[in-house]
Amino acid sequence: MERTLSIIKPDAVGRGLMGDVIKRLESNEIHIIGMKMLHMTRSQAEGFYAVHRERPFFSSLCDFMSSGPALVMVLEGEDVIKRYRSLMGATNYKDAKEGTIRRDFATDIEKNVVHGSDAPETAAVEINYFFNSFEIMT
Ligand code: 3AN
Repeated sequence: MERTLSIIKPDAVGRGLMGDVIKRLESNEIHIIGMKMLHMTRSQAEGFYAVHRERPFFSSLCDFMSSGPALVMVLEGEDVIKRYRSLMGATNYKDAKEGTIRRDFATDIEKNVVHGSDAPETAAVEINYFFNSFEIMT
């Protein structure tokens, strides 16, 4: 069993897509073991995306991620990091495969509906960034 951090980003919450994304998790044996809605401050978004601070899109990305409420979840399942990223699809929705979340719902490379951790080490850091142990179902 593995865990990952998922974020349904502010664009998707604003467009009423939370249910669609959650449906895809639940239909793919990905279990939600922690969940909270939050409106990140800009500095919380900067901390979350610190690895990208030198990238040209960093400032705009932090503005976007702090622009409205997001749904942050801890997901659990077998090989869930890779399986959830394959359900999400490529970063650029135009390159994402048919049937993926980003291909079906994203309209922009930045406002791309969902986040998913990319490795076990980053998943652990990202889960700890938002959740304490009492907020995760075991
Ligand atoms: P992913 O979320 O697919 O792992 P990362 O970690 O490379 O992608 O990028 C983090 C976030 O930064 C993306 N989800 C997207 O919102 C934004 N982003 C990535 N590349 C670009 C880009 N070229 N232009 C604008 N925003 C980008």
